Amino acid sequence: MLRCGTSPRQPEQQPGRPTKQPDYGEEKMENTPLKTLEKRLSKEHLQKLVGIDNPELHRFVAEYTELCNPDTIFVCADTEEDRAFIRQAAIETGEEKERALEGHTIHFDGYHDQARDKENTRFLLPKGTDLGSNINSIEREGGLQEVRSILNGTMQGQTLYVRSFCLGPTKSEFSVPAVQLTDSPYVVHSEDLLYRPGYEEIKRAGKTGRFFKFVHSEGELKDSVSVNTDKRRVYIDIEDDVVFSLNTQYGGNVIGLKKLAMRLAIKWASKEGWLTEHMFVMGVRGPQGRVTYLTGAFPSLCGKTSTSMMKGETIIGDDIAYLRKKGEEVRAVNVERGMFGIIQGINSEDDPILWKVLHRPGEIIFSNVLMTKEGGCHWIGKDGEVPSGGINHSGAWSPGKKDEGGKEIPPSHPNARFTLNLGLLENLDPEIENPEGVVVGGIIYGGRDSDTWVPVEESFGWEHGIITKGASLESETTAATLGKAGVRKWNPMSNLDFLSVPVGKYIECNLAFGALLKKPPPIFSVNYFLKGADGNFLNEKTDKAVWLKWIELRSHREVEAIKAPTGYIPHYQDLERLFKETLDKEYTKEAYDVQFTIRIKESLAKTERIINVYKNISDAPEAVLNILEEQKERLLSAKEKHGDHMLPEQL
Ligand code: SPV
Ligand code: MN
Repeated sequence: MLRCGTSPRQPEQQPGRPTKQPDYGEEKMENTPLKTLEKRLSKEHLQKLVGIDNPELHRFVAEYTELCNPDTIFVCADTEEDRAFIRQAAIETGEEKERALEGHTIHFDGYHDQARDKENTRFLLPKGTDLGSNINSIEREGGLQEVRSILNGTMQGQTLYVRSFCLGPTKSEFSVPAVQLTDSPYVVHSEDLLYRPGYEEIKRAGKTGRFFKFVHSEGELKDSVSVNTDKRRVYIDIEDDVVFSLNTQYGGNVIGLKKLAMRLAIKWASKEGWLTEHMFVMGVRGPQGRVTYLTGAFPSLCGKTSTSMMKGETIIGDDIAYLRKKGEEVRAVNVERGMFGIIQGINSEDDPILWKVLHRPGEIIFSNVLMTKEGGCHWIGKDGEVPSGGINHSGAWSPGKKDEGGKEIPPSHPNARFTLNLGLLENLDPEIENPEGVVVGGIIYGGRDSDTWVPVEESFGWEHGIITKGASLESETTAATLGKAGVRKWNPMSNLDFLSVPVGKYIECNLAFGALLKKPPPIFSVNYFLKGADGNFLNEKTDKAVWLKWIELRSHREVEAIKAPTGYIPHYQDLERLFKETLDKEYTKEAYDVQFTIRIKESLAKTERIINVYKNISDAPEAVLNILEEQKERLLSAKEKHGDHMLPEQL
């Protein structure tokens, strides 16, 4: 019996209720939070805050105002004037530096603050509760005390910014309002580019409207970067839907609405029967101009953004999606409205749309790239020569500069980013703001895998796909997370870092989501990183366009496939045609044979690795081990007949 999705939203929590104007009469001001706010906020900002009739919001702002003790408080509404003020503040405080091109700025994070800090990211759990050993946690009361001691007086002399956003399109069943408190205008500016404005949305949600809460303090700064990174903390209080982010500036740690909100949303989704996924959403063109929407989950630096930006297709989002069922359909929205993308490797040939956008005026924040004297910028893998010097995340930089450990510092950090609103992109899909979302035609899982998965494969069905593709996802590590690169890590649905419910329960919710649908979206795996015996990649970056076309056709059952022990793989003739049509490329039978060889030995080793993982997850649904054991049996009998490797024609 599945335990997911049994408690729908309470009626009073539905967004979209008419806004009741608050009453600022004497009586109400007796209320402690309002009194606090009245004391601390200027009249203009007080009006903006109490203009939202939500006592929980007032309590939240009052509590952290008292604790952090800022000199001033700036409440942002959705107006152009407030947005411009924030942009300007980011420049005036030195958190962003203007570039030569209009609208472009550069932000630097500290040398040791360049990625999500997994070690110091913890859930605050009341005594006696547990999320399992895969999820980092700390006892709640102790954690809250630590937060309070770090926040105590931390904003003295500073401005506290209060800004509301909306996750998902506004006026939609998907909408989740969120409120960010931060002492960093860079954070508000980033969120302004990345999310839909939410001042009106939270107003609309009414008195009891629920919302996510974020408290960020960059702490003490030197040269505009956080100095106390030894006290860097990202603590998630799922009891109270609040996340604290302290002594850090890197976007993935501080942009509350990104991966921090994702953790809170996973909990809500698991309770209410929808999904919060680390997925892009894109429209792929099929025959006669048909557009099929696909979602795809990939760990960091595995080609998620570049897939969603594929030439000839349209993007809805590149990082986070909410999925809900509507009748027999699965529908998805982009939780965000912008892109916080990895800039390394972006060049004019592989990324023509982004390249163009990054080289013309427009509101863009570059982070941790090299800034030249002339106000230009450079990153690893950019076209052209490496400049002879400039400023980067290590300070003044010139080629050959080494860090304290003697390691050569590259011109930009491998996890350097750009932040922009999707409105700048010419390939933005027109359905981006559809409050109903788009119908999901197929779901893709992909990781960085040098030796096991074929480039594209369809699962046998929902259950097999969730278990052997999503829940079995592994990836070789990269620079976007702190730690050693190149190690194979299990990362179910590429969501492991963000799970706020035990892994077993999360898998169960995914299984339950599609279980009762007559025709759930087909589930696929892709692998862009397969290598040959010589250690070279077997595919070009652009080949993924063809895998998408094949997935599009399969999702309409318009091409046949070959049944392998691990799923359905393409016929050579279909790929040959699609390579010609899509890339004008001759795809040889030899290339197909090498790429689609079933690597029985490696697949068996992988299946066994994953079986061992789930043997240690006590709440994993029974289906997980059953389906994996069945896969192992199929692989063992193939091995008996064919040995370690098998050509598609032997199937
Ligand atoms: C990722 O690493 O998956 C990102 C960037 O999307 S971060 O915001 O750091 O999560
Ligand atoms: Mn991501």
